[in-house]
Parts: sequence; structure tokens; C-alpha cells
Amino acid sequence: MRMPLIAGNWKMYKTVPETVEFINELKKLLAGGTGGVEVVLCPPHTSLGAAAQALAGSDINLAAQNMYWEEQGAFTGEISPPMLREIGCKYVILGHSERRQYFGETDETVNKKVKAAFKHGLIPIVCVGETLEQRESGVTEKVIDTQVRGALAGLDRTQTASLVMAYEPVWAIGTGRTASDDDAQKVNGLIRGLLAEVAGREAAEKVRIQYGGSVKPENTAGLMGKPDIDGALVGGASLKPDSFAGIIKAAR
Ligand code: G2H
Repeated sequence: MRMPLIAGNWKMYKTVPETVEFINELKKLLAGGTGGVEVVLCPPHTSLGAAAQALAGSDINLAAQNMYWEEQGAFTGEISPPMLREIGCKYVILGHSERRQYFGETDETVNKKVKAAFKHGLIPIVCVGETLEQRESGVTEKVIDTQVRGALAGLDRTQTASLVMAYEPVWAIGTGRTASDDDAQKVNGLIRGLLAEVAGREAAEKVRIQYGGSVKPENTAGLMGKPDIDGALVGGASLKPDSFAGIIKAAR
């Protein structure tokens, strides 16, 4: 069975002292263990080092929110896969809708980053999702199809089987609007079907597919009860230790 994965995407929030304070508090709240749920924190790059130190000895894993695909070079302002590995990241979020919307991320650049992540031993959390306009014009399936195939082009089956997907409908991000459990399941199921087409059913069954978009402690259990929802990518509700711990507990 797939182990649920709850990831807290802090976006551009939290200083180093706030990061350490959060982690110390979360560790207390999860003192009894994570209960069969994998927990991942995705702080801003500036807090990764402090987070790695504060998480040492715990079973909470670390992720970055983005990276560049080159190993090194004259790429001012960017950060490379080996740098993330060195600082202690296991995962990296790629293709988040905010990267696509504000920073020109495309399926092509996401694909380059996904390949670079595997090359350097990072597990990508690949985000896909439709905008409100796309949803209302009935092209959700087409958009998801293009994003999934684009992001995963050229991967082998083993790589595909080991990555994490996150379905994040853009209209539900930070808006307080959550997709209904059934809406989310429908698209997560569609994503698993696409994974089976590109990498075979066996690989597709291994992939954890998260849901993201205004996930809170109160709506987690319903989402997690769906067969193709294997966790959550949590933004706003991951910024407070008690609400994030509430989501982790509800996912058990
Ligand atoms: C979607 C999500 C986390 P929020 O971006 O990736 O954010 O939970 O605030 O909608």
C-alpha cells in the first residue's frame, strides 16, 4: 500500500528563528510518532539549513520548493540539485502553479527539472492543475493530460514509480475553496490512468498522488478516504504547528 505523504509548503513565509520554533513545536505535537504518515516540510531556501539541523534525528523529511536544472554555473539567483542534496533535502516541489503563473515555468522546464532531480537523487513532487477559466470551459482533462505527459516525458518506469504527483486545482489554492472529495478523486484517478499509460499499471499503482488547495484539518479525512488521494500538499494550514499536526493526524 502507498504510505500517505503530507507535505507543508510554506511558500515565502518564515524566517530562520520562526522555522526552528515551528519544528520544535511540531516535534512535540508528534511525539507519539507520525502514525504511518510520511511528513515533509518545504521551507524557503534560506531556512533549509536550519530546518535540516532542527529535524535531525526525527522522521520528518525535508523538501525544497523549487530548483534549477543545472549543477552549477552562471545562473544568478538559482539553486542547484546537488546544493539541495547537500543541505539535506529528500524531495523537491516542481511545477507549482505559482511558479507557472508568476515565474514562467512551463511543462518543458518542469521536465528538465524532474530529470535533474532524479539525476541527483532527489524525489520530485510534480504539481499539476487547471485554472478556474480552464475548468469552466471544460478542458480540465486536456490540461492535466498535457501537464502530466509534459512533466514526465523521457522518464523510465522506475523513475515514474518513485515520484510524487500533486493535483492542485489553481482555483482552490489559498482561496478557502476546496475541490469536493469526489472532484479531487476524479482528477487524481485521471492522473493515475495517465501514469499507467506512460509507465504501465504497476508503476502507476506505486505513485503517491497528493491533493492540494486549501487543505485543512477538517477536510483532510474526507479527501484521504478516496482511493487515489495519497496525501496532501498543504500551504496556509501548514504554517501553524497545531493545524499542520491536525492534518497529519487526520490522514492516519
Ligand atoms: C496550494 C497549497 C499548497 P493552500 O498551493 O501548495 O496552498 O493550502 O494555501 O491552498
